[in-house]
Amino acid sequence: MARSSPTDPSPTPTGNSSSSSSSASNSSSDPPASPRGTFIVFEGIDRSGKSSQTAALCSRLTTAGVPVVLKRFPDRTTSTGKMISAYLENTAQTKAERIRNGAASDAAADATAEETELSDQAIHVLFSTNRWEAQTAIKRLLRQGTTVIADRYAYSGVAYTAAKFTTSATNPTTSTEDSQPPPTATNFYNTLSWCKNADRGLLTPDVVVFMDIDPAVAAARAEYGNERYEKIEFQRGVASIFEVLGEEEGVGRWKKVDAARSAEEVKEGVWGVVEPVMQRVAAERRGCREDLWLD
Ligand code: T5A
Repeated sequence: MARSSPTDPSPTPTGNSSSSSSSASNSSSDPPASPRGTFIVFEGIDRSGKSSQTAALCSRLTTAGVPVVLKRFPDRTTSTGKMISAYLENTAQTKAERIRNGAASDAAADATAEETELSDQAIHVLFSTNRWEAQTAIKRLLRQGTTVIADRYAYSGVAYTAAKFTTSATNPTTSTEDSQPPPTATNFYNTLSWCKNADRGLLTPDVVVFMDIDPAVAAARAEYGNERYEKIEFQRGVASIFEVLGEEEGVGRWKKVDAARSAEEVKEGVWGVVEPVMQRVAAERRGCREDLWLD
């Protein structure tokens, strides 16, 4: 599960981990002196196996002597991450449970609930802030030649919020008043655009590994249902938005991996899409791109 602290191992010290502060830019006209790292993002619905596979890839690359760092979004260790975590975890608690877990009274239990009941817009922006906080560090790592693996990224930000606004019958937020689409979101594509706004200009990944799995299969996995969004109908809505985002990215960057197979088979499927991308990035010698959804 992605509930614990992110794994941020130090880059493995190897000869190809070099620093090149002038190497990153928005364009390919400023080629780095040495290859930058590859930015690999994993996406998918809840319990699709992202944490298992990002850890496996990290370990495989480390063993091969490739400097690599694993980031996880939301990063629950930062101040925004703690707010996000409280929001995700607290909804399932009844008032009695909140009192059992430390709230001194009914009123205190209500106050705890209120603190974690953010509007859909507010939690959306918090998720985005949580990514922006990490951009400088990710950019620095990539420039140094370290490969960065992200367990979820901006595509999750869009998929989960857009699913709330466009499939309101399954919105898992507790207040229907808070789940209205923003006023500027008058149709599906406006809603999608509104959801992308907060993340526009983030680092663009070199590849998105999409963990493709039927929500019913993911729901059968251990500990499903502990968090706010782990409801099968809502996950179907999320999956349908991911589908749209994948079509927009195109097959060059968005790589679907059948995530319903055994962990070993999925691991090989992931390697099959990641290895050629890493080779391409090393050969191209282009700087980082900070132009996500800026078209
Ligand atoms: N969210 C996130 C937003 O709304 N907006 C955003 O901007 C972002 C970034 C928390 C929630 O936040 C939402 C999305 C989420 O609802 P999370 O902490 O990443 O995000 O939550 P999950 O995706 O639910 O993370 P999990 O750790 O729970 O699921 P994973 O990482 O997809 O799956 P994993 O590897 O932990 O495996 C789940 C279970 O399945 C087993 C594992 O052993 C484990 O028990 N498993 C397999 N079983 C059989 N076959 C396989 N191939 C298996 N692979 C793993």
